[in-house]
Amino acid sequence: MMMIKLGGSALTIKDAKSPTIDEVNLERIADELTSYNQDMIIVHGAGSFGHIYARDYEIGSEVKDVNDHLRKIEGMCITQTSVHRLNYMVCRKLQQKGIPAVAIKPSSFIITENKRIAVCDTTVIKNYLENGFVPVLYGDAVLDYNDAIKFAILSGDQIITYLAEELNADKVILASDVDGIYTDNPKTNPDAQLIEEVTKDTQLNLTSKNSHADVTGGMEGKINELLELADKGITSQIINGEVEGNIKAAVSGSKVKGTIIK
Ligand code: IP8
Repeated sequence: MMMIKLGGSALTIKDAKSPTIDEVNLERIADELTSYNQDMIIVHGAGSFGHIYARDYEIGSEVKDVNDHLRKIEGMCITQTSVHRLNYMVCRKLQQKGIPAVAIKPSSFIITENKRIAVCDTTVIKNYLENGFVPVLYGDAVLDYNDAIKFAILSGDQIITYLAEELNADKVILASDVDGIYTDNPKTNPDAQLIEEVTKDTQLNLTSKNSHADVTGGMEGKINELLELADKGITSQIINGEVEGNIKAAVSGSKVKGTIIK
């Protein structure tokens, strides 16, 4: 079984002021995904459909008082509806290409504790897979057992690493907007070199910050999730989903430029 994460930056215009889909990329990515040749779960990021609201409503930060609680409840509703809307567009596009995409809403069955998944029953996902569907999940705003914060932003990266372990994935691919992990931020430093293989002993300079509002930690958050997965014996690969043909090659088992995390 293969799991692929489609970065929110590939599917949406991430630094837009309001939720904006990247129609051209979505069309191309959906086309490329039709080359999959084994069971597949897709998880996508939120991009401008989630991070703007999550930051504005400070979901995941301490609830200060009753008014802040009410405001965060409003923020939860707005964020969930927005990422659900993105998921609808992704699923519709996949279905139009002939992929049996079934929407699975993470906030309806996942609860976190201190922002890490604590409750997540995978029975339904397993059943859909067994019946030949392609489950499509996404980064979402969820309930959190920690009473001080009450709510959390759950990244698609955490969902993918959790499910990869639970469901014994053979292959985990993260389609990002860069070729992989670099010695420095390739968008700001032209001398940055691609690192082909990362382990927990690799020294990384991850101090460069993202320019857009990524509340789940950008590349640093991604690497930490993947190193945790590697610790459990599951190797993953970061590839550039914006380069035409990369996703197609990755889902059909061909070699693609990127970083392997093991
Ligand atoms: O884009 C974040 O998911 P990610 C989810 O996978 C929200 O980090 C709601 C901002």
